[in-house]
Amino acid sequence: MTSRTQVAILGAGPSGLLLSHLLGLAGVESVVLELRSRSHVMSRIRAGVLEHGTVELLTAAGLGERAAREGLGHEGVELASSDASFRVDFRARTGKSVTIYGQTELQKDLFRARDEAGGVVLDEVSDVVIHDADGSAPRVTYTRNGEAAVVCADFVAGCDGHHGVSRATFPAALLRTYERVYPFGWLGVLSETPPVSHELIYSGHERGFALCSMRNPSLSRYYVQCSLDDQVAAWSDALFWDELRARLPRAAAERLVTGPSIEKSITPLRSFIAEPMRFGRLFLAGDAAHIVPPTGAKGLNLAVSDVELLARALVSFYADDSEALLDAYSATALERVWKAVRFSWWMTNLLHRYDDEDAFARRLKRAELSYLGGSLNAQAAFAENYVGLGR
Ligand code: RFL
Ligand code: PHB
Repeated sequence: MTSRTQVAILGAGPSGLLLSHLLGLAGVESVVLELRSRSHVMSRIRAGVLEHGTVELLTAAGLGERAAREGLGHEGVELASSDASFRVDFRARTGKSVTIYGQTELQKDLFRARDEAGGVVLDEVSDVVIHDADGSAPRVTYTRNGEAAVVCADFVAGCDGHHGVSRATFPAALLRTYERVYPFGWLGVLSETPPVSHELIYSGHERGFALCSMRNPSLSRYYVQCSLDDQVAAWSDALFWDELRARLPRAAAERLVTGPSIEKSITPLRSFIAEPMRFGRLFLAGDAAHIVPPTGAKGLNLAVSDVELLARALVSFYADDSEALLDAYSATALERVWKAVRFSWWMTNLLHRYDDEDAFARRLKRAELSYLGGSLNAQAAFAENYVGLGR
């Protein structure tokens, strides 16, 4: 089967679906091809924090209604160490806030919006191959329900995550990659218990990092730094709760309500950036181009800001017959990406325990946290990065 569209989009994660939605609002046609089943994509438990600008974009695109109703507005976070804890007030330092709204919920909103608009989202496709990305008529071949098919397009958007085929389609000589693999992972637990605090707590304890987050007033999301060799099965719920409690400030540890975990998984941490984000008529967005450790809660937000730029550039191509924004896309997106890479790398280093670090390095981190706790200027810098740098 052969079909034709203006933009072929690979991946129905937040990047791909949001791009399809934004293009649709401007009358640009797209087809989304997704490897996994829709129910699999909708049940993946991932990010939880939407930056101020992400919420603004979703709202402007008509996607923010449920996030505004069910999301939790957070005006600050607590940062803790083994011996002290303080709050960074986002509202006071930046005039902005963030919204806690699970990526799973955003995925549901995006699928619903595509369905309502009659958008084409084909799931469970396989053998996806991009052809002639550097020519004027790219096409994507794939298999669905045992049948070979091809979609011809003006452009291909590679929104297929870190393991997708889009980045691999770039000639090796064009691509430059940068990587930092951190020597630890995060063990995450979801539990039907009330969150320990009304705001997030990031703890840089000497036993290792811990994070208290949430999805709603009766659903908590907690993480502890773990070894990359750890097996999920070796972490019983009791072990997890004990370790979390040991890494929290005393008041929070005493308040912590525990219960059975309903999801438990280990995520390795890394920073990865591929440059450029364009090869001919193939454009990368989101995790297909870059990965950040979750410490700064930037992954999903970067995906959204890439897509905002890419949608604007593609719309301008069709509306104004101009390639200027397409030509600027990679450099403009990377400018923002690197700032988020820096922030999440910095926050990861500051709050995690490295087994090979010496006493000097540990004392420096304590001093840096203490400086942050005592300086409203330093807190303003932290807050403006956390709520999201302006677009
Ligand atoms: P996604 O969400 O990975 O979506 C890519 C989609 O492409 C599909 N795909 C293909 N489709 C067609 N053809 C192919 N050949 C394909 N190959 C793959 C995949 O099935 C998938 O559906 O990327 P996108 O849209 O760019 O969105 C990015 C965000 O999902 C990501 O940045 C965040 O979730 C990162 N992330 C986290 N970010 C945070 O801010 N806080 C977190 O707590 C957090 N936890 C996480 C995370 C990412 C994780 N992954 C990817 C391992 C936890 C995990 C486990
Ligand atoms: C989450 O709620 O899953 C979450 C929150 C903040 C982070 C990372 C993950 O920095």
